[in-house]
Amino acid sequence: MNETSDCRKLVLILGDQLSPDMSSLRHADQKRDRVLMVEVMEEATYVRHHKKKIAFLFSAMRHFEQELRIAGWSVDYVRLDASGNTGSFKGEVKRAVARLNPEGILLTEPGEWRVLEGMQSWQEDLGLPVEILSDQRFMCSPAEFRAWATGRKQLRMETFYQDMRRKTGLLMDGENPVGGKWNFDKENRKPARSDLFMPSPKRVRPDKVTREVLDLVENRFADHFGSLEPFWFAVTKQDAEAAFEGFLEASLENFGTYQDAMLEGEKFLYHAVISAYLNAGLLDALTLCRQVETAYREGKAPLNAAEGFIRQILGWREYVRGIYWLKMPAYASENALEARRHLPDFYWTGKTRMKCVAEAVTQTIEEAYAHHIQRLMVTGNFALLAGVDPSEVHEWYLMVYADAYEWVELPNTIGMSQFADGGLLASKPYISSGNYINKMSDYCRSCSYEVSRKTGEGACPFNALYWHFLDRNEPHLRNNPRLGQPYATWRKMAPEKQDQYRSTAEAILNRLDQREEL
Ligand code: FAD
Ligand code: DLZ
Ligand code: SF4
Repeated sequence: MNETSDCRKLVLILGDQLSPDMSSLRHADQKRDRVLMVEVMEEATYVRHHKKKIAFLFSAMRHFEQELRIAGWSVDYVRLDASGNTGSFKGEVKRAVARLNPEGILLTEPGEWRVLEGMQSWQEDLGLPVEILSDQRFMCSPAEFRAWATGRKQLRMETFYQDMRRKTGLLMDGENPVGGKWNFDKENRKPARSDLFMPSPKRVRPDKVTREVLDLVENRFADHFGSLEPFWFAVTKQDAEAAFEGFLEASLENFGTYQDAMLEGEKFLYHAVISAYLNAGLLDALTLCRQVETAYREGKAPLNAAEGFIRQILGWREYVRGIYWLKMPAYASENALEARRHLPDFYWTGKTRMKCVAEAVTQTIEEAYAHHIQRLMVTGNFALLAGVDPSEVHEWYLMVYADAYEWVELPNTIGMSQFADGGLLASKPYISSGNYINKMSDYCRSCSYEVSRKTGEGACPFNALYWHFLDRNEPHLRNNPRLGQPYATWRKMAPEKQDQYRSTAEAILNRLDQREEL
């Protein structure tokens, strides 16, 4: 087919659909259909994404375009700075329709409700059939999840996960879970030691394509959050797979045991650092789980590591996507605890005397990455304790991480981290005082605050905020069975002690409201 001839179908591939196995490509005819990929301002700025996230995605898109061409596809690729670029998916599809006169549009469902909603009018506005296929990179479709959820009183991840193990056969011995238990999390709570060997994720040297993208991002998105360089992300399937192989060899063995640990200066510990690749389509979820199962069955990784890893992907990742499509659009504005405070400035700068928060935010600025416990128990925990508006917290997480797309980020933030859905996703709020952070990390040793001080000047802010959170949210939380013990402790506390906690916490919250340093 030459460059101008009409095509049969226009196959739109979005920036997080970079897999040759996309349902849209599998349903297309390589000889007669044409692929469309577009870099558009609307997607790069609907939240002001981290510079590294934009660079990763544009470079991965450009590399995928090359792979498609090599595989024999005709591709129309619109660069961000191409003349006439309208800046939106719809505008670019419209222009392509005028250029190529297709009989219809074909695509795989997008990952965000916002984008799907926008597509509802395309058929009518373009006067062409628009066929939206399901995304078969996932092991549970939104319809299957809805069926699973129907009639259940509680939608707990653990039950869903067990059903997914049965469905896929992953880590199963016939009808039973391998090792006789579904979950080995109790073995996965060791703090790390700095004298242990720390692997680091595979770093890829930017090639010419990536260099061009880095220049583009530096010029066009200079005022976005985060550092652009050094840029070392994999941007092809081949390099992403090599990065995962590196994880299997060097980190999987310890992945489970130190999954909840945090160490000063260690940004990655034994985590896989693959979520950006997986969510963009460079890696395949089921294949990763199978590789990990094989490593376990070949004696290369212990069961607590293999099960822990598989649970994150087969359990949590699939489950949060199910919740997202079940509950959107209302889910995005949930605020069960009526939290209204603005996000503190140090979420953007990392400038705070709280060592744990400074570490998590600084590495987020540098790498567009923080691992789960940093997201949940440091930045998430602080925002929840301080009563920050969950929609501001959500926007922050969506913006700052290279792996963030609403389908995965929103339930993690609104549900798991901020308890803003009132307990649909998490059975209790993920809150802790400084004690937990001290147990799981070495941050407190070099912090300006004293973790063992509960109240007054110099006390770790997490301590008083923890009790203040429980106290002020008692009307919402008093009947939560999992909070029975902390509420019993609070009620037994001497009134003077309670008042000390209250006044220390109020002084901290006041500082936040006055935008004073903390
Ligand atoms: P590892 O710790 O090595 O885990 C392996 C894989 O398991 C991850 O790559 C990821 O694909 C999957 N996984 C683990 N936990 C979760 C989870 N809770 N939900 C979904 N998948 C999970 N993950 C995202 O992919 N995108 C997000 O935007 C995102 N936002 C989050 C926001 C908050 C507030 C919290 C608490 C968690 C969020 N997570 C998100 C989940 C998790 O923190 C990241 O998936 C993980 O840190 C990615 O690093 P990794 O690849 O090294 O993961
Ligand atoms: C995140 C993102 C960015 C920054 N830019 C683009 C883009 O220019 N073109 C594109 O096709 N996709 C981009 N994306 C990913 C989309 O936001 C994502 O496909 C939708 O949010 C649906 O998940
Ligand atoms: Fe964080 Fe408190 Fe420890 Fe400082 S003392 S690092 S603020 S938990």
